[in-house]
Amino acid sequence: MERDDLEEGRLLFSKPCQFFAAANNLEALPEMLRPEIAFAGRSNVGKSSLVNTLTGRKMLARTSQTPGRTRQLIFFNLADRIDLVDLPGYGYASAPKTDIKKWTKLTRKFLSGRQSLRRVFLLIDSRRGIGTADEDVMSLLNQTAVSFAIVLTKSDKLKVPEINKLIANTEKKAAKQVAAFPKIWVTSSEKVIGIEELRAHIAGLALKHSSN
Ligand SMILES: Nc1nc2c(ncn2[C@@H]2O[C@H](COP(=O)(O)OP(=O)(O)OP(=O)(O)O)[C@@H](O)[C@H]2O)c(=O)[nH]1
Ligand SMILES: [Mg+2]
Repeated sequence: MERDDLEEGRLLFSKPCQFFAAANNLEALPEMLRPEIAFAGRSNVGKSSLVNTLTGRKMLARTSQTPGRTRQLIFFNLADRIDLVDLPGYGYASAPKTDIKKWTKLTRKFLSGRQSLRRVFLLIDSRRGIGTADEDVMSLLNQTAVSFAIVLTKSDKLKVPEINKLIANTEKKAAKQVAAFPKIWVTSSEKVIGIEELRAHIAGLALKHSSN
C-alpha cells in the first residue's frame, strides 16, 4: 500500500464522524445522500468495534459482550464524504425468533436494494472462518452484484502461522465468489492491526465517488 493512500486514510478518519440515523424498518432508512459502506457479519464478530476503531472513537458505535447488541441499522456520516453503516449481526441463536427474522429481513433488503451502497465489508471471526450463514450472505451479494470485501476480525486471537493458513483458506473460498474483492483484510480492533490499511481503502472508495 502506498504512503499517500495511508495518508489519505488517516486524513479522512481524523475528520468528524457523526451518528445521524438508526433504522429498524425500511421506512426509517435515511435518504441516500452519500456513498455508503456497510459492515456485515455474524453477531459478535466485531462490527461495532471495528467502526469504533476505524474512527478512533471508542463509544461511537455501541459494542457489547452480549451478541445481538446492535439491533438497528446505524448510520454514521464521515466528513460528509461517505456514510458508514453498522448492521445488526446474523446467526445469533438465542435471540427471539421473530426478532432475528425481522433484522435479517431488513438487513437483507438493505444489502440487496440500496443504490448508494458501494461496498459491504463482510466480517469473519478469525477463530471461526467462513460459516454457512456467511455463505448465504455472500450468495445474496453475488446475486445482487453488491461488491464485498472479506475482513477477518480478532486476529489477535490467533498465532501467525494460524493466520496465514486462514488467509489462504479464505482466499480460496473468496475466489469462488464473483462479487468478492480479491484482497482479504486482516484486522484486530483490540490491537489496532490492519486498521490503517482499511482506512486507506475506504478513503479510496470515498474519493472515487465524491462529486467534488
Ligand atoms: N480479542 C478481540 N476482541 C474483539 C475484537 N473486536 C471485538 N471484540 C470483542 O467482541 C465482542 C463483540 O464485539 P461487537 O463489536 O459488539 O460485535 P458486533 O459484531 O457489533 O456484534 P452485534 O452488534 O451483536 O452483531 C466484544 O466483547 C468485543 O470487545 C478484537 O479485535 N479482538
Ligand atoms: Mg454491533
